[in-house]
Amino acid sequence: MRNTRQMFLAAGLVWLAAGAAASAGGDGDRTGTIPASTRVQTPSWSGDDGASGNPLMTAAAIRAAAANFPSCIERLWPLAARRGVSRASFERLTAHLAPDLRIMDLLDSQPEFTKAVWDYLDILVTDERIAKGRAILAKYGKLFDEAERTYGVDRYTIAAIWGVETDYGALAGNRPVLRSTATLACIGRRQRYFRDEFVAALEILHHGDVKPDKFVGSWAGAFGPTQFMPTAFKRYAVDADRDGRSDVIDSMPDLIASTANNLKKAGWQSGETWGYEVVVPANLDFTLAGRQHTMTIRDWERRGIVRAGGKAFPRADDRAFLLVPAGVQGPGFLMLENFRVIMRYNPAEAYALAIGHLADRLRGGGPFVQDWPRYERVLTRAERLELQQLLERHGFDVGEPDGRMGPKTRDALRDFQIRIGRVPDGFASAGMLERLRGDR
Ligand SMILES: [Ca+2]
Repeated sequence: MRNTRQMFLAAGLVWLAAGAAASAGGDGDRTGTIPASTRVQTPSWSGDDGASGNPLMTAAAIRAAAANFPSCIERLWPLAARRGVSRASFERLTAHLAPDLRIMDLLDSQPEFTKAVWDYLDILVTDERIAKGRAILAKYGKLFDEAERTYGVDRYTIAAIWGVETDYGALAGNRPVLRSTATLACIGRRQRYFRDEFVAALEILHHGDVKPDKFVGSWAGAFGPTQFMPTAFKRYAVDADRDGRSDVIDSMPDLIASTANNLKKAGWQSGETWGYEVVVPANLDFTLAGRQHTMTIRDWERRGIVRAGGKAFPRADDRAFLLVPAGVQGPGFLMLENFRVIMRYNPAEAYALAIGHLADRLRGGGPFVQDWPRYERVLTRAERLELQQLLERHGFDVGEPDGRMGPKTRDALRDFQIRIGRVPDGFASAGMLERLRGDR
């Protein structure tokens, strides 16, 4: 699941603003795109060159690959055969397969705006979604009991994934998974990755785990209420109701158990939470923030970090990293191992924070104690690019300026902030851009 999740947001994340990516609030190492099922439908491919500039994404390359689609599919037969798909199944399933070129627009859309982490949380963790999640937890209480017993995975986190990915199944997508993955396996810039997904989709249909008319999902091939990719389904899906099929679309026992199994295999620590909201002192060494610096809670406490709301940390020996998604002006978070586990489900910090927070709210917890800097405006793509170019002009290494706020850009921004005597939190605010412009 990991690779694809790095490239494509799940349906529940991306419906939230047509034309805008639900970006990971400053985490720029992946692209976000909106599945067509969740925005205004345009019936067909635009016919335009893709925005990535990748030679496989020009209109001419897409047309040429589409013309070769049947032979491309046929070339995948030996791989399918090695995975146990019969020739009869292969022919039956691929006979009427035609590419869905609209997916090329979705694969290569470059959103102009990204969302601030607080807007993102506002949209995903609502009173309505909390109420719906509690209703689901009550309705399927026995199944969650069993999943907790068998896999040791927290029920609230499973429910939160369900809620964030697809609003509890309401937004699971309606594109045929076989067609989407076949299209992406033969056309465009992600063919190598999607060959495996396509063959896994064939296997799923060959084995009859999911019925063909039910096998629909996001444009990238994620399906079911918790958005399994075909290869992740193969790895993690279980037949909890013992009817001979693992069905993560319509069988609630299979869905809940499979999602729990996925988290368990990703390293879930039983009985532990994902992390804590913390108050970060302005004089903290902010170069310690980020996933690469793990210390014990005790060490963080020594550096002046306290839990928001005044409670004590339950275990001082737990190891955690510090996340400050909105810089020194916003809340901080100390993240435990289970936060990384959630990020293995979908590697975006804002995603994992939304999951963790929704899980806490489902459990009965309150909203975050500290305010977000809502007065801060999120920079447009053009402004982010300008910020990178200005940092470069000032002699800071941002890598290749690409309009994304990746770790290198954040480090460069921190260095600039140190030079001008500001708190080096690496937060790309409009004020920082102004300052860089003024310093030209
Ligand atoms: Ca089953």
